[in-house]
Amino acid sequence: ELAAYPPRLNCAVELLDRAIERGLGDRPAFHTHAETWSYARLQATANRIAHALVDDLGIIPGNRVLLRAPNTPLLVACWFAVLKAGGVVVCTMPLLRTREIAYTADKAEVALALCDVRCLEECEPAMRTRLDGTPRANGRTVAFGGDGGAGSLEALMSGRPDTFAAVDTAADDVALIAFTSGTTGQGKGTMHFHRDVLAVCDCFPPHLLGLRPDDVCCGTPPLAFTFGLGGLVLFPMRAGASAVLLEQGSPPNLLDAIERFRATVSFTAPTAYRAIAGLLAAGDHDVSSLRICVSAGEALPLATFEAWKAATGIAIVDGIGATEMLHIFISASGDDIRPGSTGRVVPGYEAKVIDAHGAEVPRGTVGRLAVRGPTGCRYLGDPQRQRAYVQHGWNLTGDSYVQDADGWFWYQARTDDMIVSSGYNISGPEVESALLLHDAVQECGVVGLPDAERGQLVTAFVVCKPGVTADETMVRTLQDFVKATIAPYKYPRRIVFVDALPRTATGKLQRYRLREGAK
Ligand code: 3UK
Repeated sequence: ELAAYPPRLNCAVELLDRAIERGLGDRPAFHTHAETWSYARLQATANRIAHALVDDLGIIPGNRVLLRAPNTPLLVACWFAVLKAGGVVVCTMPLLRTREIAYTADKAEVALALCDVRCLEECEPAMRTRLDGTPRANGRTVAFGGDGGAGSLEALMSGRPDTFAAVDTAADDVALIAFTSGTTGQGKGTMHFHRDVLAVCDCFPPHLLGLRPDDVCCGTPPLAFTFGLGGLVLFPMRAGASAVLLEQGSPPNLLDAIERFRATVSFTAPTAYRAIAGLLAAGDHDVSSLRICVSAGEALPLATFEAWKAATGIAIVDGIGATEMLHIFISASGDDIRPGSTGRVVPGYEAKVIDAHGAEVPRGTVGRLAVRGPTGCRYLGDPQRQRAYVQHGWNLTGDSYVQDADGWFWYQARTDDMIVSSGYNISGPEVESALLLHDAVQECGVVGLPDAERGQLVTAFVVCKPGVTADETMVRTLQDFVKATIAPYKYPRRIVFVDALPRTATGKLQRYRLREGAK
């Protein structure tokens, strides 16, 4: 199925320079509301940044570079520049707070940060000081997207040649470290090789999307989320197509972009499709340019599938992917969809449903999803988690599934405690850690409770310290505190004050009892 990749390979060269060689230089690569970047402009900008990285900032092959920005063409140029310089991209969500950035920088041992001026405030302290309070050895943050003053990336780039000889990397050198939230509350870094970046372009999109050079992709996920990276950068560029980059990926903004840029392909989460279907029903809009709509991140509710079909005539392509796998490995396809099912295994991958001992269960039986293919999980510095995720060569994503007699996969639930709310994976223990930093909190447990709008609602069960008034004011105080401590989208939308938390004899919190008790 998959073409074999040569042993020496730089995915930035394959995606960007090859596009120019194929004569796409003048074609649009990225659109924003302000401007359109051609492939040639992207290449020239990436090359000048690569010179700045190597000549001024001392980046050598293997160095990890933290990137941080809303979805912009300049972020994409930085992404390619780091890879051309032989570095490793560590992209972070713009919503992350200083603690989370410091954790990421510690884990990935980054050598430098390139950061959009609009999210500099949280980045600079995280780069200066490690989580343990000691100074970071390579704590420099270089800003871009501002006035281009002294020390900015633009100043370092100016006058640089717009050609750059890309570092000759191995196909199995690490190209990017993508972070996901973990069940234990700490983000997990997952490493992906140069060839993995091409493999995801050559599996899901050609077989299930059939992208063409005149396609215009758009979507809401940040480029730090590999769902967004694939759909908005890697897939369109591999096909010579273009993508619309939105700095604020809200449903109304996505709808606006679809209309304004006559977008043909969309990538977003089920909740956004549901929200946009509502907007379409309420107003006069034209989304007739769309031909493919991809949903991922959480299970696609049948009601959302049907609302979208009724509003647009388009059957959403559901696909399950994971940061560990880089992108989608089970999905439906445009003309072959069973509503309510995630779909069938993507060509190039294998998937099966297994029991606790690793044996395949009979069709129609619930079990754990196991998948393998050209990409797979490589946790950064976490052999214990690696052994849990990859067993006998199969990746265990932590999801339970049923496979029917015809090979279609039907999603059941996550097998771990991760909360999935509005398409975001939120770790309960991470929210707990944030709450526990507040003086009023004695102990707490955070779980996801079913919610029609968001899939799950982050709900905190909180035991207050003696003397604390547990009222509505305290609810808001704790919510604001969490928003200021970690990425705001993780805050508990519901807080329930309790006298005690259910625990095992060994003192472990029993989350399932919190969830059941709330019913
Ligand atoms: C859940 C789904 C049901 C599932 C992702 C597309 O979501 C992505 O990566 P994450 O690491 O989370 C992975 C977990 O999310 N999930 C994702 N898609 C679906 N559940 N139906 C779906 N369609 O629990 C999975 O294990 O954040 C998605 C591409 C790249 C990605 N990183």
